[in-house]
Amino acid sequence: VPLEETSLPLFFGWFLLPGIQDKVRCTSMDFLKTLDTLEAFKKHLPDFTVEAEKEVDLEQYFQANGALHCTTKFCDYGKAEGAKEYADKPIVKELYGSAFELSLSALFVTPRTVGARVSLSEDQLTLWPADAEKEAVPLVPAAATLPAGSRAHITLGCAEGVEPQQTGFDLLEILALQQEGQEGELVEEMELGSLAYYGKGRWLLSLREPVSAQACFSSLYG
Ligand code: ACK
Repeated sequence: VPLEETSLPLFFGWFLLPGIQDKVRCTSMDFLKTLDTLEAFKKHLPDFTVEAEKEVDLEQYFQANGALHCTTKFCDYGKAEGAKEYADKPIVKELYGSAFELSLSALFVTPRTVGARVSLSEDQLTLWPADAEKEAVPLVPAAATLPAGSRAHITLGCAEGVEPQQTGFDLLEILALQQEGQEGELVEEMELGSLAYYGKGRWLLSLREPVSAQACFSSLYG
């Protein structure tokens, strides 16, 4: 009996190829290293951490876990709603194992997570589950009105005790603020792009040059 008929994976998604994983990790490290030395970051530190710390080492603060990927459908081995329907979609079967170029358009940091925003192309959106943003509505109400693909991200690290699915919620919160017309407070033009502050310890770096990342559409059984 083929494996796919016995069980469903933990999740489907795009898995970055090894070379580009290193590059993205380095870019993220460079960003964190710079961010926590900025006067603007220090000024907003009380928003970032509740503890009365004078400094935070962001590289230590976030723990990286596992291979870099962009989740399309979290299946939880079939227990998640819509898991089987997703796995059975003809497009999912057809594109399983194919190579893609993901466009990483921004990096973001919150007191909970650090991640990269993935801007999906029309082709890539065919693999995006219709209800991905709706699922986030209990936590981020404005997600109901954001376009499909808004939640697409790569988790680069989580603070202690934070689950990786938080990264997508943190991204949706920032995009919801942008949609309401909040541009964020432009803090600094960095080499990588422009850095804006969205309050409550939320930082967004819009990359001047999006990072193009080769990735394979596949699944993880874990
Ligand atoms: O960083 P992520 O996208 O967030 O990648 C991991 C991956 O699945 C394995 O845990 C994501 N994940 C976990 N739970 C959920 C969920 N309920 N909905 C969507 N994604 C999830 C997690």
